[in-house]
Amino acid sequence: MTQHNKLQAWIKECADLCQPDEIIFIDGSEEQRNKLRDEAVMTGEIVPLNQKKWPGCYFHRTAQNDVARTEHLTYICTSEKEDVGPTNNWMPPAEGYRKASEIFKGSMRGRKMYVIPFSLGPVGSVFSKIGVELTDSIYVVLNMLIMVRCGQEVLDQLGSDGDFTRCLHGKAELDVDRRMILHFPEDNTIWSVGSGYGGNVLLSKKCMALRLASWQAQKESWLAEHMLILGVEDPAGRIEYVAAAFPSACGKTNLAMLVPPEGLTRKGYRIWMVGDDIAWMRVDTDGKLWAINPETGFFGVAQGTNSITNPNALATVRRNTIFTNVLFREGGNIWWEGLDGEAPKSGIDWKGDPWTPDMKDKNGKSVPGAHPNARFTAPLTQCPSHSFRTEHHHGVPISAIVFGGRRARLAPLVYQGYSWQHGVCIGAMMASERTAAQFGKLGEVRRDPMAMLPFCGYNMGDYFRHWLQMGTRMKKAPKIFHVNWFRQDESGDYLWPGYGENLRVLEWILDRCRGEAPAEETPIGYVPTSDSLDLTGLDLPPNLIEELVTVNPEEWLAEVESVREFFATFGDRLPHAMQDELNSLERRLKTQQKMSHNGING
Ligand code: OXD
Ligand code: MN
Repeated sequence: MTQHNKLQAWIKECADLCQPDEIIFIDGSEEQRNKLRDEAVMTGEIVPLNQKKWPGCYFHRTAQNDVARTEHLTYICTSEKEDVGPTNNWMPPAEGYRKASEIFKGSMRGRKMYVIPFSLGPVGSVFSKIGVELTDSIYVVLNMLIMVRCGQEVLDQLGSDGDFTRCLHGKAELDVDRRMILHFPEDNTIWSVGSGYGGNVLLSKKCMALRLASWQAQKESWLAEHMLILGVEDPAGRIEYVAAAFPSACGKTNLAMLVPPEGLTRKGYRIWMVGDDIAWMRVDTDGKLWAINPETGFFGVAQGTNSITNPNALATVRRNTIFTNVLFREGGNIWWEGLDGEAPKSGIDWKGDPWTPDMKDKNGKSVPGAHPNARFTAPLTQCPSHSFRTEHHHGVPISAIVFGGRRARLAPLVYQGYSWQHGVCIGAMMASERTAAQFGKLGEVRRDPMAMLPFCGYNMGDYFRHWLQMGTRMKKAPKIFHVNWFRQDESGDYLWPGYGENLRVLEWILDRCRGEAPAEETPIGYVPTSDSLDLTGLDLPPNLIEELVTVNPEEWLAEVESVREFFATFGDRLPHAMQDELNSLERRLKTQQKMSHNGING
């Protein structure tokens, strides 16, 4: 299978620790996948859905205490504490290895250890990185076969001495008190033990493609980001690409799979989905930023996915999909809250208990059938808007970078930064309200720079500096924007229709990149003039765009204060340029405030 001595020695070392009964190499063949599936069906680890209605689809239930990423059990283990910064948990590497070894020790007795060689990015591309995950979970293997390129071709690419990330995963007892997700960037190693939940155990994803990759990207001058990538084809047939970062619960997957509204489809617009979660970006010889999606699958949230919010996701998951923690229905069907139509009359909930839609908990709240973080794992190629460019080794050129958040009042529908440096500050200031806030009673705001708070594998002060430096390396850097689909009126209703209509905002963004759309200057950046968004076919109240792009200097000055406090947590690792940008923003806001008080400019 492999002549790679270091790989063989590492597998042996892990096997000596975990003591599996057998070691099985994953070759990437259909034959082996089918065999493993059959085995997992036999043991009940996965359950086939009705194969007539859901061909190739299976259902899996995790342990009840193991349904989401556990940030408090996730550590970056480096020699110097300062290198992980204030936003990560830190542990000295020796302590990490010692504590986790105690849990791994003998944990695979009576189990098999699977060896999954995988490539993030097309095998052999200049972007790509190879990892090898060892795991005792068939569920992990079956998910990895969807999420990344796996198997013999990766081992062939690795040759006898190629570099690879060592990823060790073991379920152990699935005990939350004996669960650790450890990253050792100095050793190019990840250890995850005690969990079976995707984000903790599909080690290619958040652990390698973001936490370790962001560390490597800083050293090697590229960017590993928590971003979707999509292409917008305009009526002239020109396709331009956007990379966008949003914190959780802001509709990232929905935007990646956007279906143009009828008016824009008629005009000739089309969307090409490249990725919904992670972007790796490099400066090419043309001085532009080029991006790939290192993954080949979606690990998407089921709840709220329906024919309005994301029709392409529904089409994507009709076959060859693994559903985790959804409601299981008689006859091999499934359901989740927010799916179209009526709730089923009964089913088995994500915990494995009988469920009916009228069930209430002891506080009188409805009992959900599916877990709010229930997931689908499905191949990218099944998305109706899947881009033909995902196998291209050089990726796609990025024209615009878009940051976003969920803000009931503060942030306009869209604004553009004045420069790369200003744009980086906009990304660093990013924040989102955890829930839809009512007017006058703002939801809790969580700062989430570039949507990387849980995923940046090093000191975020250094991360901002790296972003600034990337700007100096590009002859034609993407323009940077910020969007907010969630602005509300005084009664708490959303002002902007969202979903497919967001393409109208993307259209303005790309026109701005070509210098073709008018804009108005505000203290926070450029916003659309009232007639620069194409609203054909939309029935919106008059002056809505003005309302959506209003900048309130008082509210923004309070925001500046809150960002200042957040920036202070990085101490002297925060680049001066970030402080300068914040000071300039404050100056511009105060000027506007004075002008408003003097009756100038509204
Ligand atoms: C995800 C996340 O699962 O960002 O993609 O939490
Ligand atoms: Mn994500």
